[in-house]
Amino acid sequence: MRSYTFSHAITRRPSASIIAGLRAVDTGTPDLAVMQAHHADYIAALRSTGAQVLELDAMEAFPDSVFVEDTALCLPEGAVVMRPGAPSRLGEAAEMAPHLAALYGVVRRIEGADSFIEGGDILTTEREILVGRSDRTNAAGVAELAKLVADWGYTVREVFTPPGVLHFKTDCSLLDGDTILSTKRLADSGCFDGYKVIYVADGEEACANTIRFNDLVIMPAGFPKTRAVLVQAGYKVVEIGNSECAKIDGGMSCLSLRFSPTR
Ligand code: CIR
Repeated sequence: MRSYTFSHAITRRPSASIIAGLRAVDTGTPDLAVMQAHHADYIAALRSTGAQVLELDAMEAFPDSVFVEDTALCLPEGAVVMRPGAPSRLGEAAEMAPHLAALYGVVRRIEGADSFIEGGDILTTEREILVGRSDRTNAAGVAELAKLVADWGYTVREVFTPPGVLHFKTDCSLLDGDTILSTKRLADSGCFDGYKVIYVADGEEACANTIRFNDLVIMPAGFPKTRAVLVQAGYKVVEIGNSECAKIDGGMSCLSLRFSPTR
């Protein structure tokens, strides 16, 4: 199975508490109605590929819970429930676990009291799992993940997240088994040596968090130079409004868990 082919996705509706979502810099309060409209467009794009998309109810107690990607790593063999490094987000992972158990059967968990890791720091390619250390993901979390997925045949490689960047995948995306969309500041670290890299255009770093979902590349709207590069490279591109999620450091990958369980 190619790593960008998915039968399922899990999403969660944004809650009214989204206005309290975590952010590095305050650039304004997210507008819930606009975010809901963007979220509906995003789900429609996922569904247009034929995938089953689960829409979980909003959780007011967790302002950032629309960003389901951070709660788990989904592999064909099974899911691993994360331990988010943001204290306000720890409980989101426990809320996701039963949904993953229903779809996968068996679910593994990051459990160490000192282990922290968020899904936004993990990029799974056909060869390996890349994990960027960040303010949300520490060495103990990476080491625990490596142990949990070893018997499924995965190698975990710890890589660099640029300073001031929330997550590793804030700056990169998998476009197909071997091709990565990346900012120059991240790729310059050498972490993608041996892969084919397509660079986001200068000044368009905020669109590096894009997803390849079946036949689509789903990218945030408003980045015409990078969009043109992707279209020129032969990808079918769909743009989704991201103005509201961007105010709280969210992008396209954060809004779903994507997988094809093998059981
Ligand atoms: C946070 O700071 O946790 C949220 N406001 C944004 C999370 C974005 N998630 C992701 O990039 N995977």
